[in-house]
Amino acid sequence: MMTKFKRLALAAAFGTAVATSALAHSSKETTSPADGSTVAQPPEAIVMTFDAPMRITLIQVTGKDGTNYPVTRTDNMAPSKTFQAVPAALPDGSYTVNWRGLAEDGHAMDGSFTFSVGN
Ligand SMILES: [Cu+2]
Repeated sequence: MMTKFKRLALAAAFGTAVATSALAHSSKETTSPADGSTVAQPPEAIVMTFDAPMRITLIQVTGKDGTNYPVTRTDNMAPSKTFQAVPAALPDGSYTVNWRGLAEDGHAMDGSFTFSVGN
């Protein structure tokens, strides 16, 4: 499953500006749990790794029935290549993590990934 990753704000529609901004903001994301994965035990942490510092402004863990599970973060919204937060105890089931962030160049970013807990 591909990780959704898109830029919210449109850069100026000039070729050079687009090329420059494409290099300027973080464009890669890996996660733990990995997107689409099934983990036997509830994750002790939600981790997202970017190729450039990202200020995460929102993270939301949602169960299949729409329940939101609290996430405890200690990053004080500081920009970082590695974001880490501790979710509430997650019962067996499927989860979607939605996040929003600000790249170093000021572009608003967002993405989501999914994982399942249990067998
Ligand atoms: Cu950018």
